[in-house]
Amino acid sequence: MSLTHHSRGKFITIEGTEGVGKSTNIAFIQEYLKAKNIPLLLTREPGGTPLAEQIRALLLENRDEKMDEAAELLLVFAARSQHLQSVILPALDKGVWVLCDRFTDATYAYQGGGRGLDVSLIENLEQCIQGDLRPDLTLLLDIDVRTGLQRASQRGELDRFENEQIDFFEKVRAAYLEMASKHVGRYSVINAANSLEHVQRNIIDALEQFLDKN
Ligand code: Z5A
Repeated sequence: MSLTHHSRGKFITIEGTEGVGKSTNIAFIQEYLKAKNIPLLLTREPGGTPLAEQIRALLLENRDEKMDEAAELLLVFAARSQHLQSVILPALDKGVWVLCDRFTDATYAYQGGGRGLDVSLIENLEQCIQGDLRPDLTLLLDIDVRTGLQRASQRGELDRFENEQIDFFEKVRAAYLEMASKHVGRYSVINAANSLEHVQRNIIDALEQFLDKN
């Protein structure tokens, strides 16, 4: 009997407020890790499976009926559970690295910080749906809210979150920065107000440091 042994893949997430440049930089990170011959799966939240993408559409579409905040939270975790069980965990188990555009830190930031939901409620759902799984590395692209919104506004129609007021995004940003200061070992905070070249140099530094440790 032959047993192929491989180590578990690493789980990297990328976070930030609107227009911070996640999409732009994810493509860059993907190329960088590919050049290192690291098997990589690129995915996003909410979404990443057909069912979870349908939940994403429910979450993002503008509607007349106000979405209840707890309903929003449960939809986010419903999508996450589906995504974890059918995509993320199987990939990590096979030794594939996963690069995810947003994850549970976005729930702490948007539903906790932005909507003001009780953090212990989020912690309980996190434990229940994820068990001990947490990202190995989180890249937080940080920018002042107005600059981010200006960048995002160049992209056309605004979704249900993007239509929020500036105060909402200030709270989201503050929640992200608070998490970064609580989880120093896992977080790398990158100043996304800098030029793209500068941002990408900082991303490479963070990835090099992570690769050295792993
Ligand atoms: N959400 C939630 O509430 N709870 C949760 O648990 C999760 C999510 C997981 C969808 O996420 C929404 O779901 C999100 C929170 C909520 N809220 N919203 N909106 P999303 O990630 O799909 O949505 P997004 O934040 O709008 O991401 P995005 O569309 O991918 O934007 P981005 O990646 O941050 O920006 P970008 O498109 O890469 O860049 C914006 C523009 O800036 C673009 O023209 C770039 O060329 C330019 N750019 C980028 N970097 C630079 C630099 N350095 N200099 C100058 N210009 C730049």
